Amino acid sequence: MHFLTMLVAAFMVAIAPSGAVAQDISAPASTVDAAEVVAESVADGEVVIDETGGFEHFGPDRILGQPTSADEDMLASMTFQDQYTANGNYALWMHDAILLPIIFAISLFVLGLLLWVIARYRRAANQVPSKTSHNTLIEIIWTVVPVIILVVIAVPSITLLARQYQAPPEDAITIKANGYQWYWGYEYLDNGGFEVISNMLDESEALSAGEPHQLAVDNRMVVPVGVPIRLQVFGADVIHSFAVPSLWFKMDAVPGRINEKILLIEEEGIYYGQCMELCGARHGYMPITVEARSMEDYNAWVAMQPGGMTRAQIQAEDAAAAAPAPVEEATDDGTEEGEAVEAAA
Ligand SMILES: [Cu+2]
Repeated sequence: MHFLTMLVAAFMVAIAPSGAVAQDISAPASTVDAAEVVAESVADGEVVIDETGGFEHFGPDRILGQPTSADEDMLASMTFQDQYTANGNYALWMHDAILLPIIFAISLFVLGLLLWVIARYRRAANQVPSKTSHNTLIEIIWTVVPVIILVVIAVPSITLLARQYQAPPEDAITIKANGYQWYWGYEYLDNGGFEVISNMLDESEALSAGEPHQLAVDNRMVVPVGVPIRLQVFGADVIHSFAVPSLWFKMDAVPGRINEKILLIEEEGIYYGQCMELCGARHGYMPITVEARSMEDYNAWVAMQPGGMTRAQIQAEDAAAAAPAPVEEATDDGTEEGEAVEAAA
């Protein structure tokens, strides 16, 4: 009994908030605050350039994906969050239109059978029990009907699996989510390779921003809406799991291995998620905030990140690098200067 008490106490300490565990995460260097940049250039007496490129983060009125509390809406709190991806909508349809009705019907049927047996075949009502031990017709029915039910479930189920395994197209924008103990880092591999470090806001900061505590973060994962994203998930230390319920996205972040899945968000907005793999003392304090923006806004946001480059910029740079040196007039002996230089090099 003593051992059990100690075990429970140890567990409580392990899951207690930061106060109980003397382990505070100092936020690593994160993206430069645009306001700071402007302030600095003012101090230096330079011309002030609008570093934000007109980009402003969405406010709490644009929150789409978040859990509902039971006080707010009992029914909504018991089911899935609203879905904002095609796969999510398909999965929600499968749950609402296929699985739940079947589960409901089977439960009612079994309950009815039980009540009937209890009432009809109780000792008082059934003095001389039947000696029947076989009934071919019933045996065929109770074999075939469950098979049909399973096939009916298997069709949409396997379809959903196949859709989730669909590889992102070649031109998808690659973003890598790195799980750290205990925060997330978002690497924008196709936009210059900068990484945004994302830490949870504390309660007063979250509430003053109008955002839910333990879901709001300081630096959001900004992504483009309506275009396929190749979201790679990686564990930098232990196994984490990148999960955003309203985007139907959950993928383990495993050290030494990159997992990837397509993410295509249908609507601009803010979507909250959390780490969903027990990863240590502050596992419950590494939320995810995805902000889906139009391509134009996304590019404006990328441009204000240190080292951030839009696709157009990268393509222009690549084109400039790949462009052949201006072709010189052929010299008398028939060789071109360009060729001679290349050969010498
Ligand atoms: Cu984690």
